[in-house]
Amino acid sequence: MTLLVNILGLAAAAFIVWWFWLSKNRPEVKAGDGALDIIVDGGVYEPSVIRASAGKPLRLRFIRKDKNPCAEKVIFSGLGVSADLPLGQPREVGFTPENPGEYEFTCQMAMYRGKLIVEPARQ
Ligand SMILES: [Cu+2]
Repeated sequence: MTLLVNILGLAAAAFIVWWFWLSKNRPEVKAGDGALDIIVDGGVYEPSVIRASAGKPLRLRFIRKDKNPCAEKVIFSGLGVSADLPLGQPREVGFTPENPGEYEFTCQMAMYRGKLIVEPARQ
């Protein structure tokens, strides 16, 4: 019985790794001048990969549909940005990423995962 539980646990872990890191069909969206809507539901940010330009103000509007309290916060690690996301109420998060690079944004327990790709400013 314990062995079965271990196997199931391993399978679940492998699936999670595949889902988050290897699954290639994650839509990628380029941020424009207006606010970009991001739906928070079902364990994923939609879209979850966002391209932005360094030095250009970025406006993201999170729309949280997931009741799970863990989804109530979004944290941009490496950027010092975080925000509370009220349920069913759009919450705009605005900041200007100054340095090019890749930044993860997650919920409190990092179940929700997104990536912000900041490209160097065009000359
Ligand atoms: Cu979470």
